[in-house]
Amino acid sequence: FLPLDEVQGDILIGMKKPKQLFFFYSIRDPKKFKQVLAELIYPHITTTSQLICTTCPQPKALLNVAWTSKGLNKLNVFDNNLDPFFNMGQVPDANALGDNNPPQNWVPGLYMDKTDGVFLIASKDWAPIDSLLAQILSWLGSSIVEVHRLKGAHRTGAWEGHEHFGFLDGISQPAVAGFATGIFPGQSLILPGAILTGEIGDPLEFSRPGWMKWGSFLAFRQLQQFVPEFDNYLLHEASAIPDSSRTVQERADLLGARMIGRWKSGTPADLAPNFDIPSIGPDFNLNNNFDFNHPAPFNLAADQSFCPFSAHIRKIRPRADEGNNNFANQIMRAGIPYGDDVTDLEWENNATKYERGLAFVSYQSDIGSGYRFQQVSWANDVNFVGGKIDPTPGFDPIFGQNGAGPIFSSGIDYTDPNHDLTFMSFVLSRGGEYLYSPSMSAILNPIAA
Ligand code: N7H
Repeated sequence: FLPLDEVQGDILIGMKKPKQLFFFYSIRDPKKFKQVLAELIYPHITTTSQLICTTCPQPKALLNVAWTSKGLNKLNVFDNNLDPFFNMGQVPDANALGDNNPPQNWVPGLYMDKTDGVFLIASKDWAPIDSLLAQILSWLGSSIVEVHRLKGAHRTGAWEGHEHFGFLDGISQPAVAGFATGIFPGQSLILPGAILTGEIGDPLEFSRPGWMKWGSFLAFRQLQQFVPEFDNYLLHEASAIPDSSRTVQERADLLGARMIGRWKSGTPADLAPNFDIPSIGPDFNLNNNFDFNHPAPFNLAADQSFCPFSAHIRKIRPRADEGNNNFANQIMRAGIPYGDDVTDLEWENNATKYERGLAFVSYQSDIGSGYRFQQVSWANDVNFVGGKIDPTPGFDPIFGQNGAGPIFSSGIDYTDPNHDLTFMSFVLSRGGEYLYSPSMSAILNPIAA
């Protein structure tokens, strides 16, 4: 069993509060920073054992902390953590990730590449977040300076739990051995070392510095979503599809479900290929119980009638396409939407005026095998997954990236899977950071020592 009082709360189960602030900062005075961290900030950091304890009083605002490689160096921690992408940082990696024109499209705070650390503060409301942040800033004074902040918030009302394109999120996460109390049908079971450094299953378990046990690398991405443009594109494509059995809106909904691999309700296309069965979406005994394969004469290499090869959830978790045995490239997601819902004016103009999107967070024991692998080797690789009748399934239609160029995805058009759809991505990277979220003991020593 894992020592859950050592693991920060966001890593294995997520802080899961309706509001969350990401506060990125640069350190000016490492000595003062260390002292304030150990004496005043540390007692506010929320652990996994605190979050899962049903009888413990929960703090009004939850706090987690993480640092970049530069930040750790400033705090005098130079041990070889063995993660080359973390050490390089995300700005120099942006082109390889396929980002579209980083100098212009990244938010300046992230592109300046000055981040040393981040405070993740979550709560039911903004007031406890604002007051904890004010307290932390008053303790730290001029020892840090703000670099960037992003306010994430769950959508509300009928869209509670759905991301900005309208799809139910937070359905599929791996179960971590030693932590999960059960496993749902179709959920993958992974070793703790896929997420936690220095744990069983981390390929570098015995090579990392001892203090890295029970921490995790955090990949952050500010991903802007062009929602009216996405919906308008689906309607436009739908109107050209020869299918008199469906209205144009029904055709557009089906195209959207095929892009994600799930309907907006969360129901997998693989279980409901033609019409939504909304009762499946929220049911954890059913909503992952598929693997893209079907009984003979179904041909896994040729048949996209249930789910296209390029669908988002198929590109980033290929299930039977990789023999149901990929345990090395999985991540724990802990993102939250940011920005307000689309306004009437934006719907009328089919154009985004106010930024909204996903504050994407993933945890993994190795950035190159986790977030970065899914982005570069799966979502952006038009040949993945291989061995299909169509050798180029195309980009992940949701976050596949091709620099400033358009992307294409095949199989989405259910009347003609060979008809590739080509479009400018509806998700734009506004930048990100690679950080490390250490264990509670490591925060005290070596980081604050
Ligand atoms: Fe994705 N979306 O709303 O369309 N994602 N994602 N994602 N995603 C998933 O299963 C979305 C992004 C994964 O186990 C669902 O919880 C959007 C990045 C993984 O079957 C939906 C963006 C990366 C899974 C979305 C975005 C991933 C997953 C279904 C960007 C990693 C689980 C709900 C704005 C590099 C797959 C669910 C599995 C599911 C959406 C980004 C990864 C609806 C809008 C950058 C591993």
